[in-house]
Amino acid sequence: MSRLVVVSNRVADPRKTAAGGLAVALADTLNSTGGLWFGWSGHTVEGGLPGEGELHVQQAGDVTLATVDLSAEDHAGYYLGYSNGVLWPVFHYRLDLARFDAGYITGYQRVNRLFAQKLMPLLKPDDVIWIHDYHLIPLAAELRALGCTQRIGFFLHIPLPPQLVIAAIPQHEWLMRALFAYDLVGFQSEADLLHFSRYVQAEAGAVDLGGNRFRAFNRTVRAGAFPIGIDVDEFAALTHARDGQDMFTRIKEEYSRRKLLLGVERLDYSKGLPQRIRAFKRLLQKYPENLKSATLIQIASPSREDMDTYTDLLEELESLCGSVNGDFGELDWMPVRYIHRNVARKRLPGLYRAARVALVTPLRDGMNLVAKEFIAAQDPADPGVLVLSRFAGAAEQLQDALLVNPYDIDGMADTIQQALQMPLDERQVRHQKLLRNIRRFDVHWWRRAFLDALAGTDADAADHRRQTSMPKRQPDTLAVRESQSS
Ligand code: GDG
Repeated sequence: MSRLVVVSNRVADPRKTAAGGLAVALADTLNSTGGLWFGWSGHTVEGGLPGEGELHVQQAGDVTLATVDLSAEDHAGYYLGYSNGVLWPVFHYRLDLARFDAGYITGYQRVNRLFAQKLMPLLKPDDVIWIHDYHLIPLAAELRALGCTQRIGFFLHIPLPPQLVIAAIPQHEWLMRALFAYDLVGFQSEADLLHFSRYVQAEAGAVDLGGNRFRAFNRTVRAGAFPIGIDVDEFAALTHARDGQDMFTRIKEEYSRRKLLLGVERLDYSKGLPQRIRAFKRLLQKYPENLKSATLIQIASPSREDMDTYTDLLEELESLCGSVNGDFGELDWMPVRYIHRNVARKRLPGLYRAARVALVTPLRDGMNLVAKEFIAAQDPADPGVLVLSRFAGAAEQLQDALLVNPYDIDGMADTIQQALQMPLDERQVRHQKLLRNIRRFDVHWWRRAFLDALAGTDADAADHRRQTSMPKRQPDTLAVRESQSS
């Protein structure tokens, strides 16, 4: 069997739990297959030379962890700069926040080249390489330039915006061309896949070979939508474990006279936090029966705190929460409990289970695992209600949630009220359907679907060589789509 090599910006010990959707999903994947996990060590070397960094290799159970240090200059250009100052905002449709002219691109290119140089000697001939996320788009092209012929797949965890938004990136042609060095490119949603298909045909003159295969730059790439899931059983087990139970009992007791609403995310402008607090405020104004009763616990775990846009958001959020509490709070009731700290993963499920309503209302999100974790943690006999942004990738699958437009503050307040008043039988039916969906498309399904499709890309290429005389447009045969709609 081929060895799996996973590459992502950050690497975590898969035997320990970690915050962050990607870390959690990749740890699950590697724990079940073993293999090599390669990425940045998390260390920056002050005064280190750009384009250079020491490699560290260690064993964590069945998984080999290989990490590279980065010079402070490379970290600034590659991570804070191009990845999070250009690609993250643009891919989340925030052209206004992108810093195109700051010259970050050289750091991004240098680190991708450095990663390729360090990874190449560690590879075995029949390895299957799976590269993750926007930090590493050009990595396959760098590996190919060094002679790598192994199968390489790429998965984008964040959304891919429409053609004209991508086109605002000065290096968009180079960036999207780099995707053709992969055998398979995976997206979270059908919407992202459609954006890719339109972009490559309109901007790169790609030929649509059918079955989501596209030919350009003398290479054929296959694309697909592989919505990421969670390990539902593991999460349900955490809910019933001691820490989860303790948290549930404590919160249930403390809020026995209140209606508890919950938000959990990294503090990030894509998550729609200010809009959510405004909608909660509107709820209190418009539906006064919630006064002295509805309480929002908002966990916003620290993230990218060395970037200005994030410190601005922190200030805005603190001021908004303060004003809601100041305007509406009573001596014995604080409407918003805002927590800017990381909560231990073992406790999260208890918190989810104690909440009557979860507010998952990003302005844009690749998938959103919190929505799925909330569903997994519920008591099926008395489940809470999920209020979900239609702009989260998860909304394509979780149609039985209450879907909202997070820009419509008034509409969101009305939907939150509907959630708070939803009768038990409706809550049960919606929860059952949601649970069925996240069980079927869990993290194991995601891994299998992607890796099976990647394994099939050779067959695809051979098939394509045999069928060059066939009509151009073939029926859509991507198995993932069929299994999802069935
Ligand atoms: C990216 C994409 C995509 C959050 N706060 C705490 C905490 N978390 C955990 C949650 C969840 C994870 O972090 C967040 O995952 P999301 O999917 O919601 O969001 P991103 O971090 O932005 O992830 C996203 C994902 O990649 C996977 O592809 O779904 O769209 O943006 O697991 O539980 N965990 C702990 N304490 C916290 O305070 N322990």
